[in-house]
Amino acid sequence: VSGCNSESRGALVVLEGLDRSGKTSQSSRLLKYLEGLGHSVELWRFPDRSTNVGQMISSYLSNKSQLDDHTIHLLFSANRWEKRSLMETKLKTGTTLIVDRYSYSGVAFSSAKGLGDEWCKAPEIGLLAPDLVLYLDIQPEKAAERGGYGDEKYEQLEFQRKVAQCYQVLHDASWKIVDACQPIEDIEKQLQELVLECIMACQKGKPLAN
Ligand code: DGP
Ligand code: NA
Ligand code: NA
Repeated sequence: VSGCNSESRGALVVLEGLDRSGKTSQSSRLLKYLEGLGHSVELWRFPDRSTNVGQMISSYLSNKSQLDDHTIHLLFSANRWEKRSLMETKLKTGTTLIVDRYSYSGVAFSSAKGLGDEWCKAPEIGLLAPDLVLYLDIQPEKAAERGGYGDEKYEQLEFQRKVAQCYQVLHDASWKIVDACQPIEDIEKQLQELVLECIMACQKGKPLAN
């Protein structure tokens, strides 16, 4: 049972941050690192564009379809809900999940449009709670400088500024804020330490929560 005893559960580790904060490359580095140590680990990301709901989201993000702000909010949430039971099974059978974006993106991006916080949080209630949230902290201006944004809907400086403000009020005890402007290897080392600590706590019996 690669690297961990069969009774212990995996950890739910989430990476959050603005677009171009480095989440995607740091997630892959974490995956390789943990695999190298013999852990059972998978890399997930939301939105998961491979499902039917995910394809509607993808079409919205690439401006091929238009949806009311509430409607797209609920689709993003539904996209997490449709993976919930698989997520629970993986964690309970000892697989650690590194997840690129989760409910905090859901709330930050929609409240940045002006939807109420409480309304935004409601559909996330009952999803599994992350054991650790790694927030890659970067100023929107710095993120925008990183080779510019792509063509997707939210990749605009003015909007990312609002998202950054919305993220600021979301952090809770599970968050670790990491300066995303450090050299990439320094960030990598910090994330490795935080994740190992978290995995150990889960192996020692930290309960999985909603
Ligand atoms: P990504 O595949 O990580 O680049 O995400 C695509 C875009 O969608 C990105 O701008 C962040 C945004 N996003 C991710 N999750 C959610 C969510 O749950 N709700 C909203 N409104 N936007 C999200
Ligand atoms: Na993006
Ligand atoms: Na990303």
